[in-house]
Amino acid sequence: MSTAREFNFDGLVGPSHNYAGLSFGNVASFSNVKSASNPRQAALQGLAKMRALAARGFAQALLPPQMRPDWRMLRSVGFSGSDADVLAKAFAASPVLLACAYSASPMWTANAATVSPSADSGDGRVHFTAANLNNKLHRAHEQRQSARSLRAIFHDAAHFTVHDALPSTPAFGDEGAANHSRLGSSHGAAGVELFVYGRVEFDAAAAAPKRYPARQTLEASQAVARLHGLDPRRTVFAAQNPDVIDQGVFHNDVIAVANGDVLFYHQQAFADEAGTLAALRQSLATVEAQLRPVRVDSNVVPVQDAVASYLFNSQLLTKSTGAMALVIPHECRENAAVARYLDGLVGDGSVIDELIDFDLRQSMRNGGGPACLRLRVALTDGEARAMHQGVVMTEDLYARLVAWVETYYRDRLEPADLADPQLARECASALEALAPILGLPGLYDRD
Ligand code: SUG
Repeated sequence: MSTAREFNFDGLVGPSHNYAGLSFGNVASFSNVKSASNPRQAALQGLAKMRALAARGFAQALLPPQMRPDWRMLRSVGFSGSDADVLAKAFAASPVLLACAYSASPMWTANAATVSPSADSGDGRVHFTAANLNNKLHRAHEQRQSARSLRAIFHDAAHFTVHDALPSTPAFGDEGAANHSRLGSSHGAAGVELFVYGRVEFDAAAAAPKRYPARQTLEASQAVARLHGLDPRRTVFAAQNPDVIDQGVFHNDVIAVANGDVLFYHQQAFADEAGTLAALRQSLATVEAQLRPVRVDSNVVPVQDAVASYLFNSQLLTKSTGAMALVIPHECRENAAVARYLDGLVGDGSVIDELIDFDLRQSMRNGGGPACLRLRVALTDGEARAMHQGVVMTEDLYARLVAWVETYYRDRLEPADLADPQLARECASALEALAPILGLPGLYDRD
């Protein structure tokens, strides 16, 4: 067993962050449709979280934003001519398609990929599979740049393998790490990988939500586990409770989060709670670990409050003391049931002995909390040295990125602004200036 640390790769919010109501089934995205956004504030809020966690000694890095608008996508659906023509035609014919091409949704890096550390994979490398996100048009075109960015950062083939996304078809709906967790005694020891799915394509009798879409299929989760060479004895597939998907739990990380041997979850998270816990216990026994469940009952925090506050879209981080901190959004303090629950949670001797809260309102208004904003990558010391260092958060990088955001980002974006050719030029200039800051020339290809 080697020592390893969990790096959190947060998404750096892109300059076109806006509220377009593109995510049917995501309550916040739908509720804030067409309101004005503040991309500058969104990026600064995300950077403040990264900086604070890095300053606390947690391993923190970032994934860069993607080029927007996605000209390839706009041209592929028939908008032609100069860039200005493409924008004008798309805005006239279908503002929603233009919004899809402009979405800053890659900021939610929990959806960028599924990651298996080298302690779990078949060949001793860290494996990544870019997520196809094929349930939503505005996210289905992220996978190309996600794989490209991951390959730029994790370029050393001796340590890392980045797989392309699964076939982009409903049978393989894949939302990445938002439906994936890892449990075990430590980040460096073999662990148990938990895949949570919302529906089964090839089993008509399997339960599925009725109102909102299930974005992750069992078939996709199984394919990722195969690609990563996971040991079936240490892999658990669990069905998400379809009733909670219908209440706005569009990813499992909106209702459960795991770290180490702790599973922090809502009573209604899984279709079969007892079966899921039993499978995890059995699997953890093969690595001599024991599950520590922290269950939140429905009568203490109803599902609605969990969705409104994003209590479970929190980060559970192991501190140097061995105890865990829960990183929560401010909204958890403002929800009476959740605030009461949290007051009682962090007592003496509790598994979770600290709450760290952040103002992430710009992201939260699109349904993205602390856990959506980060991709977990457990790395040994050797692997951490082998990855590209320019994305690791330091005080110096933080200062440079704040100056960069203040130079390039608008503080207000409304839906009609997406038709402004000047915005497209600003986005391109911003990302061109970013690549050298991160030391990643060639990060973007224009189209
Ligand atoms: O896919 N919202 C994202 C939020 C992703 C949250 N991620 C995790 N739970 N891990 C989504 O629904 C809204 C975009 C808009 O409406 O403009 C959006 O894409």
